[in-house]
Amino acid sequence: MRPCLTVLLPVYNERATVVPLLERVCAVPVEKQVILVDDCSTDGTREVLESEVAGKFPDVEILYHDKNQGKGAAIRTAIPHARGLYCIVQDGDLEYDPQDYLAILEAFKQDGVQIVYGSRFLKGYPNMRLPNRIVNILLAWMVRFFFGSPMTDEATCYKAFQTELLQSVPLQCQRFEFCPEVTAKVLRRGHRIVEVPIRYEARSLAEGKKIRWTDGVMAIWTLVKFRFVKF
Ligand SMILES: Nc1nc2c(ncn2[C@@H]2O[C@H](COP(=O)(O)OP(=O)(O)OP(=O)(O)O)[C@@H](O)[C@H]2O)c(=O)[nH]1
Ligand SMILES: [Mg+2]
Repeated sequence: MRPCLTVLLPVYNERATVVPLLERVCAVPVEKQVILVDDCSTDGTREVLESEVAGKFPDVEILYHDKNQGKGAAIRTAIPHARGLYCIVQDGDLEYDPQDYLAILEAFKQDGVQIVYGSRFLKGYPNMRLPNRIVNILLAWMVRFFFGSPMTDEATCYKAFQTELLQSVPLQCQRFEFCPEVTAKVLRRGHRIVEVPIRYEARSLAEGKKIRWTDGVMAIWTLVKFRFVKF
């Protein structure tokens, strides 16, 4: 039978969090498939996957990149393998709470809803570094301004799609441009994005956060580019 949800899980150097994260993901009471893509980690994540994950988590399929390519490339590797009715992106850290999948899946029950984003900012602002907060506010504003779509959190990791819809979007992203690229492309096609509130606990750079200010600039440029170019 088709699982309800496919979790697309890009992982790069997340040795400390990948197992606790998988335990949290697998504890969510929903039929699911998890596609974990290890992007040629160099910190021992691969060894952890081989010894503590492979064969021990029945819902988890592991794919390996033999060269580091970036979060967007890892998501693109996973997408064609998705069998669930819906797909959601899940980071390999513990910043988001997989129990929020339930609220996101609930939102798909409304008529005509095909895309649901979990918003960290619908119910106030969680603890987050000021530069990250400013870039997040700017990206959401840009989506409203350029695409006329109400949005509070464009850069959220929790983006969920009807699987066939996501599989039909031609993506080119390598790194963190997945978020602005997919958002711009579905809005250009006239799809609606529904947001629901989710929890968020930011980690610091010292704790392994990999996104940099240059990725914020890239995200802004990607939104502008896909507002205007043909694809
Ligand atoms: N596959 C792959 N994943 C990566 C790479 N760099 C980061 N990631 C993963 O992308 C996820 C997000 O990275 P973070 O550093 O936490 O950044 P973030 O600010 O939470 O990123 P977003 O949620 O995408 O806005 C984590 O699961 C990382 O393991 C990479 O080079 N390749
Ligand atoms: Mg993260």
